Amino acid sequence: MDIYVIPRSFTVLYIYDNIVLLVLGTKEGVKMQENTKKILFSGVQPSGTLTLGNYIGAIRNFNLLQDEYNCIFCVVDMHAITVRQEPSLLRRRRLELAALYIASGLDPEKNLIYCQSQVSGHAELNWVLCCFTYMGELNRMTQFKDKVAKHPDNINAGLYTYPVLMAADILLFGTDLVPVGSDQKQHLEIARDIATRFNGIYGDVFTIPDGYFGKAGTRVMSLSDPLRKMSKSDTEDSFIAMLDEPDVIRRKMKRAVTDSETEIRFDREQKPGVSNLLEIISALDNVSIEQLEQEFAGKGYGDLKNRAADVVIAALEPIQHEHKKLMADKAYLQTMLDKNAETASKLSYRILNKVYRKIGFR
Ligand code: ATP
Ligand code: LTN
Repeated sequence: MDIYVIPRSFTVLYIYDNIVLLVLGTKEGVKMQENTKKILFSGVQPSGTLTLGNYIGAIRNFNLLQDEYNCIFCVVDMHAITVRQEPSLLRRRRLELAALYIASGLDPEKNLIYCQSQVSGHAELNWVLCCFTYMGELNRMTQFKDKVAKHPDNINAGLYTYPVLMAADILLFGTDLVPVGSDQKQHLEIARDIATRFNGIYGDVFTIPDGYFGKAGTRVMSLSDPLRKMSKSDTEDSFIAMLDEPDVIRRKMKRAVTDSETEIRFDREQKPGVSNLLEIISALDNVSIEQLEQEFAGKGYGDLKNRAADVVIAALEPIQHEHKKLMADKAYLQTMLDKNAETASKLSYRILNKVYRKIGFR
């Protein structure tokens, strides 16, 4: 049986014994309309509780783009095991992340939300792409160096080849656009390089993807060390979790590291803590940094921290409320993920078969 996906749409065309079947999505899965929209792919690791950085840098942008693109949002659990995970916790976090995608506004009827490990095409393409990636390229990856420093007892090969798996995720679906935080720029660049190299040898197999980095908050910084990225694998007080209660958010904001001056002005080098809070408010409240500087002229850091807490609580409360409802029906979440994994598998055959034909596996 041959399976084709008509380019730029999610229409799956099966040709079986000369009988042609046209399927829009799958029967019970995502009802993707046949259309000419471009394809967007992104993923988040279920490796911990999601942070305000994940929300502002990634998930919020998914939301803004979901009508314009055919969107695929993946729970990248295979990436998560590059750092040791407790199995029962990982199982729960996969569902929690799928629920957070939906609670943040991603329509599960329109967007394909699924778990990476349920679609074998990711692992298959990963291996092929590993053979088209140079160690010299991987040696330059700064995230690898950061993770090695953080986990000196577990410097595994998966951590090293992580960017190749990410390239496979993206290239597997003919992705046009990849919304990510600015820390992923280097990974996106290597995905483009691998795709260009492969196309140079075998012809136009892969679409060369573009990155999408939002306007504000592409790098939300740690509250306890504003020179470092806010990260879910850091200490509790350094990040705001998307599921933190309002009083916890207020407490963490109050403790956020600023500086010994009093002036509220945007200056990433001299005043990284204050600048981070200004950027958070600007990203969530849609006000420019200049407007905020005017608003806070003559005011103190306490006022700035209060305003930041108010804005974050207002943004996260409705998501938390929805998330709680969704997590009360885990069977619904699991069924949705299972069905969408089937759809994603079918979609992945188009490019995977083409790759296999080109390299001589078919
Ligand atoms: P870890 O902190 O465990 O390394 P992570 O949060 O960096 O994980 P992911 O969960 O895979 O890694 O990140 C998902 C998305 O969130 C990516 O697009 C990433 O760029 C974005 N992101 C993560 N942290 C931040 C941040 N502090 N500011 C802006 N975007 C972020
Ligand atoms: N490496 C990313 C997560 C990720 C991803 C992807 C993002 C894995 N595969 C594909 C976009 C597209 C991170 O943020 N740590």
